Amino acid sequence: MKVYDAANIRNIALGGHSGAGKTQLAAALLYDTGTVSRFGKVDDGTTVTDYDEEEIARKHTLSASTAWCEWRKTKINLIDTPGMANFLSDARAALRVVDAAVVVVDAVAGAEVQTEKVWAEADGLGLPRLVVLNRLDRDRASLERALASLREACSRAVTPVQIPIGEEKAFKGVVDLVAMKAYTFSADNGAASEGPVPGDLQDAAQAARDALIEMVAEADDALMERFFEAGTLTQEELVAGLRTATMSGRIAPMVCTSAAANIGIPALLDAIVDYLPSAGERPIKALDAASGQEITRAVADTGPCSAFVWKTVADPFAGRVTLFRVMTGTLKSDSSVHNVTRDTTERLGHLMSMQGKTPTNVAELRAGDLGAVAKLKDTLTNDTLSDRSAGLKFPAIPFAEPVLSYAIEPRSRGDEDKISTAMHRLEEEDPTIRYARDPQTKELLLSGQGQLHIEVTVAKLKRRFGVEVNLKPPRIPYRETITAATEAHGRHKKQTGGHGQFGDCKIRVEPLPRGSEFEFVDDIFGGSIPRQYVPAVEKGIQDARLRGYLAGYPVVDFRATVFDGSFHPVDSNELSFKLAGSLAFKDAMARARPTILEPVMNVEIHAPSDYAGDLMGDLNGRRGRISGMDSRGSTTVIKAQVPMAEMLTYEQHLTSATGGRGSYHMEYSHYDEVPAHLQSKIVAAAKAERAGEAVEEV
Ligand SMILES: Nc1nc2c(ncn2[C@@H]2O[C@H](COP(=O)(O)OP(=O)(O)OP(=O)(O)O)[C@@H](O)[C@H]2O)c(=O)[nH]1
Ligand SMILES: [Mg+2]
Repeated sequence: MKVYDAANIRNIALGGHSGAGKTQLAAALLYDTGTVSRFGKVDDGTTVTDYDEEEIARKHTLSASTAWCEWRKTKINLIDTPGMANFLSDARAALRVVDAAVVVVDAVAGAEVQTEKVWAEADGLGLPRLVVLNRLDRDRASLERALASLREACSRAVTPVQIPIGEEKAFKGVVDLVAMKAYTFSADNGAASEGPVPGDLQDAAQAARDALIEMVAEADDALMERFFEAGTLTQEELVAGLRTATMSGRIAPMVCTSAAANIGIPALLDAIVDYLPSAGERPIKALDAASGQEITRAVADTGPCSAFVWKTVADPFAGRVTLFRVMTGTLKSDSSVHNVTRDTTERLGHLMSMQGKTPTNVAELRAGDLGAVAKLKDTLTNDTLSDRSAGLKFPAIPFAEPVLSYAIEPRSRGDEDKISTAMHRLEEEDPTIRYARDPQTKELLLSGQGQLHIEVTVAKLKRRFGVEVNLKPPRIPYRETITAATEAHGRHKKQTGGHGQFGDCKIRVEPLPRGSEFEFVDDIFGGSIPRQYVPAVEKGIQDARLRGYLAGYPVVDFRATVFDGSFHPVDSNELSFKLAGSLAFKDAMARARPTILEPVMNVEIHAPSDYAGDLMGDLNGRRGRISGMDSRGSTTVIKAQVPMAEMLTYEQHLTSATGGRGSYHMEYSHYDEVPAHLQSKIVAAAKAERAGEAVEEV
């Protein structure tokens, strides 16, 4: 396979709202460039970039994947990213390794929720943007309406460089406003035929071209002067000015397509090559490996090599596939590199260029190129690979923390180990899930970005690793504690026949501050309990406190002091004192005014300001305490503390209340007392469960 220089590479990520046509567009780009011989269709499950079985079944991209094509001697690396909210982290990761975002927009719907999010993310990274107005063949598609909504929701910089020829089903080509030529496309292979601007579009095209020229002039002081002098710009000034304005983000050129009908694709390819930066034009940001200071480096394929790992794919057969961007120097097949992040050495096998899941081996990949390598030993997403002399490291992609947990139960006994191995692999592939056993409830918890994310993960577990599990809402890890100090007595005595048992202790219990768990104090003087039996008393109290008193949850945040007792020279033994400790604990609980504690979460909600009032009202209903509110543009950020038990169904509520515009994040904050009227419900539920278990055991 050919080796490309940075100057002849364009790295783009296709981003935008789900259903805008990103995957279909990738399929059209690959077909029209002759990269593949069959025109892949999302609806038939035959696209290159949605290759995963789960993606084919659901007709949605669930994970970013790469493909590449060649156009006018330029290699275009494209990353197709998911548009669904639960999977947006992958879009974020992809944006870190490309030089421009191609924002795909449905011409019927205009700007949608994820369009805005991708836009903002690209803005934060300083990425130039190209807008693809897709699905122009659909009923009610409208450039004017879509443009107005994009300018309102995303940026005034969105500027058409084409207008469509024909509307809705009759959409058949575009007028290029720079060349002032008409292009119509053959649906068979996308090929364009060039002609003059049709008479009925001449006025519209001229007006749109004038608007474009004005936008280009406004983006540059020197051009602005020229524009005022001459009343217009020359063709050369327009072409060069448009490119500069796109690179600086002052203009986001908009082109017109139908990815499904294969219209407008060659003109889009031209726009990618002409207006978007090459892989060598934007200096890369890195951290000095020794000092951690931010540094920038020019992209050059000479000098020490370095690469940044932005994604890992877990294939049950091929093993781990590592996706990276070569940042500096040239990476060679069959060489060794230093994993700077883990300080280990990795032996690289064949370097590959991926067409979806299909690799082509390449001898080397130069700075700016994207590639993959299989079977690395211990390299994971966010790692830096380099020559030892490179002396740099790339900042990690901040992946979203999970917001929601489900308990998972193996369908067949003995599958737990298999699940754990498979989940480990899936965690490598998807840094936004967590899999762990809850230390208190002992449940296996799978946490992710939302219900759909968790369902998809479970489906992958089944398809790829052959293990089936059931999902249930997680148990709330309640706890119990005491609110009063008291003294108590426990005596275990069994002295009828055979070897006797005798243990006897007096204890004092008192509440401790939240988070103190349990403290045991030995305050025995004068041998009322022999030394060797004191640990048995402690063990007895420990066991009993972990079994709970009110509803079976561990009792925490108290101190137990053993201060007196008695023994029998023959009948006393460890077991007897353990039982005495348990009995003393139960006796204490009866008078120490026990209560139930629940976990409270710190919740942060982002939503358009219009919804703020309703969302706060709802949080009150969930026993939430609002701790702060903040406006960021048209978004309101609400911070609150809400009991975990009230947040289990929050995702569904937020999605329906805000039409998918809201997002939230939560993390554990502290334990707090459950209001009395809810305690009785928890106690009743615990009793019912115990009764149920007893029945099951019979
Ligand atoms: N009529 C028409 N349908 C299109 C066009 N582009 C895509 N579609 C259809 O729209 C649906 C969604 O297309 P996808 O390419 O999967 O959309 P996506 O943006 O990748 O969606 P996610 O992967 O969920 O983010 C599919 O049924 C496509 O066939 C188009 O230009 N015209
Ligand atoms: Mg897709």
